[in-house]
Amino acid sequence: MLARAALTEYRQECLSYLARFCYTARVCFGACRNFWFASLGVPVRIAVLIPCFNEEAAVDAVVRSFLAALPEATIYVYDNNSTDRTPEAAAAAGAVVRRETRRGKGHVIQRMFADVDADVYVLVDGDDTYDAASAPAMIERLCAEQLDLVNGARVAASQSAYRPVHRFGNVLLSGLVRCIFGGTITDMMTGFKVFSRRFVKTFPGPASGFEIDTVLVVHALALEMPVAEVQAPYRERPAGSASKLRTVRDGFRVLWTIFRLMTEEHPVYFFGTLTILSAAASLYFAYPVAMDYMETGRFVQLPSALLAGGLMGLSVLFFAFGLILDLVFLSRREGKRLQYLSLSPPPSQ
Ligand SMILES: Nc1nc2c(ncn2[C@@H]2O[C@H](COP(=O)(O)OP(=O)(O)OP(=O)(O)O)[C@@H](O)[C@H]2O)c(=O)[nH]1
Ligand SMILES: [Mg+2]
Repeated sequence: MLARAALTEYRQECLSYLARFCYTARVCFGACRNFWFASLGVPVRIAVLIPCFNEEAAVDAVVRSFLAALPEATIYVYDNNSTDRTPEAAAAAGAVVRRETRRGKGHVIQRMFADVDADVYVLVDGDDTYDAASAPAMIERLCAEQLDLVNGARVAASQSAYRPVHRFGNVLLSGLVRCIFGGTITDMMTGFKVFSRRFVKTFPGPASGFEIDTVLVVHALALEMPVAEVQAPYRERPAGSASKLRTVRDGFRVLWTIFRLMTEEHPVYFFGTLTILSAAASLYFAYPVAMDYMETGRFVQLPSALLAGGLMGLSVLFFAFGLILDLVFLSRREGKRLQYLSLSPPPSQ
């Protein structure tokens, strides 16, 4: 019996050593690979990812401009059952065209991140509103400073390029994200972002539509990844192409996503607020009951007393929920962080 227990313990110890060895070997391999690439001048593998839905009028110019700015890159256009000739136009311009059947920018980005293997990823809209010439400097910054995200904050090239409603909504939502999750990102909703491989391969991506931009930024902030923001010119869509964004509906979806992410990443904020609110309501109802009791020595307002007691119980419950969920999400975040640390940083060019 004793011998079997000792054997089990010995086996577990061996397995734990093996796991630690594999982890160290993986990290060393990544570092050696980067060093080797740099010393041999092996080019960094760059993938330009373009989600497209009915962008026939613009996709040709986007693909050609990115091929000119980044001749070594592979351009991927992911189409979502476009009803126009987007796939044909993209293929003719030199892109690798792939298809995702689930509609929505979020679904497409999840699919791109899963399928494409590269060292650096450039994500850009297929509507020809971003300047491909900014991409090399963004990639250089990512590699030189070993960042995980370089965010291309939009600077409107003309008055009509950046609609005032969108600008206002973006300022509001980006500010909210900075307040809750920290960081200094000022343009969360930009469609021009450069990512490291370790960002892409640790992104769980629970989003289907335009709220994906929020989830991307919060992923970087929650895992405390090094991030930078640069300014990128932003111009009008070409004639004949139309926006897919439904301002009010998508704005509320982003707001809901921020709320959901807050309850996931910082449950104490949410449940702490509920604890304080229900405790305050309980005291509000308890005060007259206590006053009556002190004057008459009896509980005159029984319903108020019951309500106050119930609300105080609820507040204790919310407090306990907050603490438990905080512990659960802390260990989940640690798991994600370890996964992130097991991948090597962007190769220095
Ligand atoms: N594959 C795919 N791409 C999409 C879908 N919805 C939007 N896109 C693409 O996502 C990019 C951004 O969409 P836009 O309509 O330009 O949205 P936006 O840039 O936030 O809004 P605007 O300021 O109006 O341009 C474009 O390249 C779209 O073609 C979709 O359902 N599937
Ligand atoms: Mg756009």
